[in-house]
Amino acid sequence: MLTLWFAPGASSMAPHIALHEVGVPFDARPMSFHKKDNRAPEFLALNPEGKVPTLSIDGRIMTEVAGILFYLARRFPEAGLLPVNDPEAEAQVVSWMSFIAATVHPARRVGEQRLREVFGFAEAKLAGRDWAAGAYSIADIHLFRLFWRWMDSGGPAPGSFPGISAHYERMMARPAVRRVLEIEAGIGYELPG
Ligand SMILES: N[C@@H](CCC(=O)N[C@@H](CS)C(=O)NCC(=O)O)C(=O)O
Repeated sequence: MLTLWFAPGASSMAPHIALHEVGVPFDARPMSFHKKDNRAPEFLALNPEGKVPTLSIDGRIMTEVAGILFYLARRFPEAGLLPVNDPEAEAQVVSWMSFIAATVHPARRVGEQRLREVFGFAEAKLAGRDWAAGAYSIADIHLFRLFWRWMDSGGPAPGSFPGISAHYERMMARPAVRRVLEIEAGIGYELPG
């Protein structure tokens, strides 16, 4: 059984989307940062960092967006979220997710100028392609959540990131993305990072 602890609008949105892409049943556990659900002893016993996403796989805990996305893509290959039999393409997906987790995500806390700089790197890496690693993958889900977060808080000047903006629109057209946005907005966004 898969259980996902998530907070609406937080980083956990990416694995939440992947679970909907895969289409398997899972136990969804919404958390409220305002109510400090992530600081409750029962949750800290699962994840001492007190962060979402946190996934339980038959009771075994997994944390970190990139790790959870990779697990879901590998466990449910029929969803087509990771290239198969192509080590270089698969490594490109991992490379994108490392870049997103280590460079793009922390930029929010630094400020708007750094955010523009790192999305400039992402724009250049995308290089006019529809999807980050050629075909749709978990890297696109990861990238989308960070850009969605920026868009939700005002976003960049119109036209400044044409490639990423087109990618965002492509993502917004996916049923799994629309469904998760609907579910999370219905609970109420809490947007820490
Ligand atoms: N490196 C982690 C970052 C996860 C993260 O920053 N989660 C934030 C929400 S976006 C969180 O749970 N913050 C609550 C806290 O730190 O108290 C990942 O990629 O999963």
